Amino acid sequence: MPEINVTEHLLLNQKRTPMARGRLTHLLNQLILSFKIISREVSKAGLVDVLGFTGEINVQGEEVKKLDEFSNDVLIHRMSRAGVLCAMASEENESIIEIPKGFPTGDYVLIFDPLDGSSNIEANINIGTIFSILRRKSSADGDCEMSDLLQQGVEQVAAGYCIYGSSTMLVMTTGSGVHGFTLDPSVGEFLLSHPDLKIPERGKIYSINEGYTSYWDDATKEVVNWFKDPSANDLGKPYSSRYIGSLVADFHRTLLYGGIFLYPSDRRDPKKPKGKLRLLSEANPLAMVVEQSWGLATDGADRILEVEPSELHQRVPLVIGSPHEVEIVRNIYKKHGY
Ligand code: P6P
Repeated sequence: MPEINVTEHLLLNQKRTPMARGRLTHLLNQLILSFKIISREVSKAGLVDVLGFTGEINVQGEEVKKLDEFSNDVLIHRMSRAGVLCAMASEENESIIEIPKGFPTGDYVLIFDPLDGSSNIEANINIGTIFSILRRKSSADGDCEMSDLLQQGVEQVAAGYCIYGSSTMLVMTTGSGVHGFTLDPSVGEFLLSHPDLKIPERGKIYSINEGYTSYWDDATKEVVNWFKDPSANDLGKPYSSRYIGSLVADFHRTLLYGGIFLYPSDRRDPKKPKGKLRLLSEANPLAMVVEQSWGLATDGADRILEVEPSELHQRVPLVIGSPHEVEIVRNIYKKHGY
């Protein structure tokens, strides 16, 4: 008997919220359609001249690949017409994305990274779209304000990611657990393949870019040594090291297998003292997913979902995964005065 599809799952979910008017369900369904369109282009990236650079430079100073731009355009175009948003923000756009005049608006705010890990496209490595949904706080009769986007992660009403790889999979939460849906391209439906995902309480894998060791502080060096040194850790053997360099892929493996992913602050780039990952479009949505699957997410010491945002593209160190390993890391950072 085929599993239910994501649309049926969202309707069942909506019925559990008596006051729900179906707007969040509609928002998510429009997002899901965008993921199907992006997945189609990603799957043929090797065949069509979608690879290569547009020559543009995004707000992060990175060269924009065509699939990045395409994914960003698909999401902005479709979500502008969803009729339930008052504003959006994208990792690819420097400022707030307003809903064009004349388009119907609503009470939700959408923040996304349209195609994270895009530097891996040519190598056929998994990449993904990460999304975060908030409810506006400003009064409904005025324009959306920056404060509607700069909300703590605890305010998110839904979050998740779509990973494009050997199969396309949507992993998301609306606050009642985490569920995974695998796209069946033959019928164009996301089918419930991983109901009620829970991260293992502890794992055997740590994931960090050790190429930056010389830029880390002593706390981070002690953390990584704990995973590598069987006399220091409580596993009795070294943890395995896995690092893909695509956040969605590294996180997805951590969610399914357990263990920990870390992108700490480092001294590599004085302009990015808090590391490379963005709070609003990467850390917050993945932190909501991991907490809903009984995992933890910190900036090393403190809960990601309680970090107070001050700017749209604010970066934050990220330590995320199984509770056992995240707590070990938190204790080491606390010992160093974090
Ligand atoms: P580094 C991809 O560019 C990305 O934003 C994330 O997907 C990934 O986790 C990170 O950067 C990898 O960064 O510095 O290890 O190459």
